Amino acid sequence: MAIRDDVLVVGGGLAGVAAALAASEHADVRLISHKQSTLRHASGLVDVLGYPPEGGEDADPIAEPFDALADLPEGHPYERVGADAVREGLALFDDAVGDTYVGSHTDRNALVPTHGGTVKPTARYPKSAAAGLASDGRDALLVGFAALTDFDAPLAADHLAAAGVPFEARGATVRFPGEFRDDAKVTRYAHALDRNEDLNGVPARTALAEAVKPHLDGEERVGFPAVLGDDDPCGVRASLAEKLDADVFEVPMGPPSLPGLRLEDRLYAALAEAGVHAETGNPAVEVEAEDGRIRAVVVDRTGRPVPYHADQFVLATGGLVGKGIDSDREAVREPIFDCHVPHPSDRYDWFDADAFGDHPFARFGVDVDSDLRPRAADGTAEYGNLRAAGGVLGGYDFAAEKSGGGVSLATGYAAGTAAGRAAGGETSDAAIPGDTT
Ligand SMILES: Cc1cc2nc3c(=O)[nH]c(=O)nc-3n(C[C@H](O)[C@H](O)[C@@H](O)COP(=O)(O)OP(=O)(O)OC[C@H]3O[C@@H](n4cnc5c(N)ncnc54)[C@H](O)[C@@H]3O)c2cc1C
Repeated sequence: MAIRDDVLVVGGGLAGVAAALAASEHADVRLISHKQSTLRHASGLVDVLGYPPEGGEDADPIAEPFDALADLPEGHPYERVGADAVREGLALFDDAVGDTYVGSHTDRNALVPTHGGTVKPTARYPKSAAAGLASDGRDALLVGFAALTDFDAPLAADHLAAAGVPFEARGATVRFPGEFRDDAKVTRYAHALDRNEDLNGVPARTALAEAVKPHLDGEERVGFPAVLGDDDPCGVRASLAEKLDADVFEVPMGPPSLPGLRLEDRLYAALAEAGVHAETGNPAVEVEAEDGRIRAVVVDRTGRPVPYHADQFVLATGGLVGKGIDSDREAVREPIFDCHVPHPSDRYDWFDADAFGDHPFARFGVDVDSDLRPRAADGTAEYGNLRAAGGVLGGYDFAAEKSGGGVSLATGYAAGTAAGRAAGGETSDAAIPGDTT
């Protein structure tokens, strides 16, 4: 049976999910993704704009990201979609995640301590990180686990002190109670706490609290690596808080990230609730096109090419990390639709001489018009019914600016809304969200 939908979103990360949710307000939507997205590697924080594009983390952090949007250079994804789309994208996120996230009450960036002891300006953070904010004046004890070497709590506490946080931070390393393999996954710790497993005769939450108590010295809050429960994180935090007589928070960790996994679960539940058909496991490999419009995306289903037809398409395959943008020694390309990716012809101009410098490759991606349609080298739209969103876009460096999540939500919202409206017959192919002319 032929596969045919109003809108086909290619890519299952934050941008693809936002596009699919936005489009589902207007049309029938299918989302396809090859592999897992960067959600499970990312910290679970949603950054809108933490630092100015010129200057990166050497510059002062941005306190009010919406005030800074007007200063972004032409071609930046936020410049393309405008501040309203950023707000709408965040509102869509807030609806999807419900009370599991915090930050929607203010336009200001929150300052969240990271596992390295830096302080990150971010727009949305999991509820589990809320008691740890660096703007909170209460003294904090950071607790690391000997087997989880990614989080060196005493070192992180020293870094926070050096960063000038307005409270005293101390760090302690404890052995997680019970017998766990040294290379146990973060989900193993989380499930032990979820189920309050019996660890050598003592329930896990009690055993962990008893291991931490001797290190407490009157601190009113205690931060743990982000392993405090997968199914019942609120319950785990509440039990520990009661036993320690202190607020408990998680410090976002690097990959694999439990807050990222929890966020992915929540977003895919929202897709199901919105009636989006989501499929994972097979790559889109090429397209069928005619007269400047895509007719179908061809998916490789274990060696069998299967066309996925739709009226409108959204490209949300991520950037260089996830191979939404690919490169070899000769060129940089977008592999499915073969969209133009502007880049210097001389490969030596892709990099800065300084390893920690401002590398042009970090901004490589497809160039889009204000309707988010990828543009060919001559500036015209590649296809009338294709839009792009998220990490596949060029013109910004998400890592230096701390803007990855926000760009994905804003452009995903804008691309999905435009695609849904066009497929639903509300607008023509080229109309931008909000423009009904
Ligand atoms: C280690 C790490 C940490 C990060 N931390 C943060 C953070 O703390 N805060 C923040 O805001 N941002 C963070 N980011 C950035 C953020 O994760 C990205 O900017 C993200 O929002 C991009 O989402 P995306 O949906 O565009 O792409 P991705 O998340 O890369 O998803 C792309 C999707 O497309 C699919 N795909 C690719 N090719 C094909 C194909 N041929 N066929 C079908 N599907 C395909 C992939 O399988 C995947 O599902 C981090 C990124 C990384 C790598």
